[in-house]
Amino acid sequence: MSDYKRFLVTAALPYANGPVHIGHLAGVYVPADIYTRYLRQNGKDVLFICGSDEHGVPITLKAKTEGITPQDVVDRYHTINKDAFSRFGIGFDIYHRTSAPIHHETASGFFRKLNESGEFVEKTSEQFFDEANQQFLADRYITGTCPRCGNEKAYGDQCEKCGTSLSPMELIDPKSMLSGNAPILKETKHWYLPLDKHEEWLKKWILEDHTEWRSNVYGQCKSWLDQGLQPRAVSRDLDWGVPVPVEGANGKVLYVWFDAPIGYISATKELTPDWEKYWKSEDSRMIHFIGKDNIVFHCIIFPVMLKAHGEYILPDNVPANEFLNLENDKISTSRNWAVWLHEYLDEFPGKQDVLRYVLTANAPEAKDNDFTWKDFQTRNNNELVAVLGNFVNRTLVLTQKYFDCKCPEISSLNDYDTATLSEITAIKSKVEQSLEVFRIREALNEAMSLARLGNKYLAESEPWKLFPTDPLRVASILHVSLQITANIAILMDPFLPFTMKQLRGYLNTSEMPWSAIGAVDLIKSGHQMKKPGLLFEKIEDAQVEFQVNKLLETKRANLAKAAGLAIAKPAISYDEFSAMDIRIATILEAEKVPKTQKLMKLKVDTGLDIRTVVSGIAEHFEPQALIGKQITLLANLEPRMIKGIESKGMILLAEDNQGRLIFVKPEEGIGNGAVVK
Ligand code: B3M
Ligand code: ZN
Repeated sequence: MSDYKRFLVTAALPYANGPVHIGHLAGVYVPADIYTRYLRQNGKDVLFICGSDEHGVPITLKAKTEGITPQDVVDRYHTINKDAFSRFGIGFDIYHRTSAPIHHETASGFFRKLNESGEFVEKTSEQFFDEANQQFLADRYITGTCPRCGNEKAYGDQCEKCGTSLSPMELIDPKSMLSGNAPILKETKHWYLPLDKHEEWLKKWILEDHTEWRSNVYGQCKSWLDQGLQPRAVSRDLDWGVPVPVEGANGKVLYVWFDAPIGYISATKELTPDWEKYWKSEDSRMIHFIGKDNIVFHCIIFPVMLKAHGEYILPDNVPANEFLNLENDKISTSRNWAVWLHEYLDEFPGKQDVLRYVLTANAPEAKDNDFTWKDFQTRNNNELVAVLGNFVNRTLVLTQKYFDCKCPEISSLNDYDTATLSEITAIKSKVEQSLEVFRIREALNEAMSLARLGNKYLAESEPWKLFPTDPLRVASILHVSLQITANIAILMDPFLPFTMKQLRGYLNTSEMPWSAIGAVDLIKSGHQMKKPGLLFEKIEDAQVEFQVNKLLETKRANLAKAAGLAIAKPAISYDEFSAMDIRIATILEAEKVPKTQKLMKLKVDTGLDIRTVVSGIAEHFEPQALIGKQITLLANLEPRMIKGIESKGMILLAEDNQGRLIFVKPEEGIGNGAVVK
């Protein structure tokens, strides 16, 4: 942990354009939280900073699709996400927001300083402009045909069909999403950060001084630097964001990726008057936790901004995770392919640590990984319940049974006891080594080995068999087991904070510092503990099935949406089908139901009887045209009173996505009453 005096840990500011999901947790917030808790347990001076990224096109697009203002969008999701994080125990010191005045001031001030010291270059270029709406168009506001695959709905920044990233100029037949018109090209002036001028020190700083960065991070930086950097525009023509603080820059705002990382600074300012100590002294260590799509912004662009400003420290490490997939498919907010945290909290109340555990055990640190509900269940049942929960439970329940929840005296330790206890320190240092280099997943696995050690110790010592003959030995075994348990309570705390709090409750101890790990007298002989309960419970097949079905439902909805059709319905049994009495019938009479728009009263011959059916087809057919037509009838639908008329059955019609109605009828004439099956 070296000689740093204080730590500034930041976690990427999620866009407040939708709720956060497991991909966010796994990629950024759980690892950042584990690391921060570990630092705090070590008594470090640490600030943990996050907040909502409330600017940029994702927000304005969302507002447009929902017909509300960008402020409405960010107000809604800021609250939802802040709440979800806090319920998952992500212990930010502040969850700030970039629409806050202090952020606008800070970001403006930052821009002004760079502008005044000549750190920008100004350039005029041609950009797409919507004449009808009198506004320049962000890339996402332009659609057109993809030059690669011919998809007619490609966006100005990317074709979602073939995955190619595009620039709006490459689109064939571009259209503005605002007016639907073809945009024109118009000149506009912007401020650029000349990244190319900073290449030299960046190369040394990253490629030589930070060879310890994760290989995915280092590799991405290297490839950017090898390709050569280009000046990057830091302003946009948009009406939502931090206005460019320069005379005559009306209608221009700071590019969201210019203002968002400054959000870390403004959040710290909001949190403490002492903020400069964290941002401006070389003995502070800044760590950015992010997802892999944010690497260039945190490793190249933001550091250039900080360096150009001159007063700030640079990040010492940027642990970026790869992506988490869900059931073999990319997590996607627009396709609703995600496990939303607020839904998980409702469906698995009190099981925050289970998700924290699974997402860490399967963290996408070195490569993309897949979350499946089956794996979630297996890890819960086979690891949390069967290993950690089992060891702690056996220890506490046996202590309750034989010693009334009092830590027994130790008579003597044999070699096996001593050897077992001495392993605690070895495990501790392995966990530390992994955490120090942000291998959080490996750290968790090491930490779990303490519970595995405990289980092995209990299984081999078999205190339950010895009690009748050798209660003194049992006392020693449980004394040792309780020390292991208390060590687990410290070692596991960064990973499973809720459960370890519960465990401290059973042990009747308060929080203990990390440095206490390895001690074998954490629970003193005679210490009175509480009646234990279970730390974890099994996840049943039915719960997994429910979640899997929910995702299947989403798949069906997405398929139908893509094809412009109604959602497929869930499967029914053959019995449910055969319960329906579907027959051919002939319309004998037809008349519109007075004082209604849609209803038609029909008299039909079903072969078995002549009956009245009221049908909502009056806007589609003239009564005269219906008489004599053979149709298909669901004959045993419960009779219903409609506008005072008893309707017995339902005429079957096919409806397409334009709302066109067509009768389902036999291809050739057939006797009334013929059964459809
Ligand atoms: N909001 C992008 C993202 O959520 C962006 C991160 C900002 S961190 C300063 O992936
Ligand atoms: Zn394409």
